[in-house]
Amino acid sequence: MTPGQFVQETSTAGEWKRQGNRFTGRISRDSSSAPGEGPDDQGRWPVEPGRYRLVVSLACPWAHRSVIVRRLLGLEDAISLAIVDPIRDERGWRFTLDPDGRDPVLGISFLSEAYLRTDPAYDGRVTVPAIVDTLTGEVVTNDYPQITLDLSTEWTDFHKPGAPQLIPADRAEMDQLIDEIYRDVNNGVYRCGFATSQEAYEEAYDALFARLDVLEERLADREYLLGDTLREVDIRLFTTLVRFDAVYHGHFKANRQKLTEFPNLWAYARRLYQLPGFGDTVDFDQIKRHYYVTHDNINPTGIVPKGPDPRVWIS
Ligand SMILES: N[C@@H](CCC(=O)N[C@@H](CS)C(=O)NCC(=O)O)C(=O)O
Repeated sequence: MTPGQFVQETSTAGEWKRQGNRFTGRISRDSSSAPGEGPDDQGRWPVEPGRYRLVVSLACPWAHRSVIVRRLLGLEDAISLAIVDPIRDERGWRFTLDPDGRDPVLGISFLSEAYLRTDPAYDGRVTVPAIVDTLTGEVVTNDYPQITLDLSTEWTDFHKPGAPQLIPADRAEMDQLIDEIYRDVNNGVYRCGFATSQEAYEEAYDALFARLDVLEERLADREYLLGDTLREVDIRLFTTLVRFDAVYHGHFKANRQKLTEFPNLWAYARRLYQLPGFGDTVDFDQIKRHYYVTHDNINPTGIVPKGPDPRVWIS
């Protein structure tokens, strides 16, 4: 059986193991670098509005988190946004949605150009989200879990008035939920879809639905995962839930049931969808085309399903 395009991330038991994040720079309010300078001696880049560019694919759940958080915190003017084509070719993420196929700020055609400028020996997958320094063209970070946390904690001087507190003062409960949701749900759907043995697939499938059952129960008596306040963990769950029926149920064979068949999770996901920053950052067309066209080992015909009807999210 072929492990397809993820050969470096597939174990001999057919289990899929995600690569680590190569670039882990932090943009920090504690940086001692002056504006325009690189990282300080502790690797901290200065917070500087207008300097950094967040590169995302609207298809990607990990990137989608950062799009939502940037919007909720009102950081659109402080950190600019570049959107890549949802379809990667063999050269990876492309700026083909922009005039002349180039990002107008970074002046590059492929995200890999920024990765290689930063590390000429880089040979891993070139991933989104990534924050790129517009002064040097180098990647500051592709560390997606840290990116959103830092938007909350390091960019406070540029948050809009009344921006939500996405990180609670006591993080222990949220961090545990984040870990469980990452393992079984966010990454769990990929472990279903990219498994290359029956056993690895079934293990991931069982863990995924066991966790969704727990979350379904949890949401029986609360509006958000941690009670009555929207938190970072809700955004992390949302970006997987919103892709569930459109992609993961079919393409990744995560099909014990659909999201719409979990009453509490479905009501919760729809509630979030209708908040500013959530539904208006979802692009089902790009989501479906990315997964069904790009993973040709899973869907060799590249046919993109017509359904499900996205109007269920708002009707
Ligand atoms: N940085 C993480 C998460 C981000 C991620 O997986 N992004 C996907 C899109 S959803 C990506 O950029 N994939 C590029 C590739 O597979 O070559 C990773 O390395 O797996």
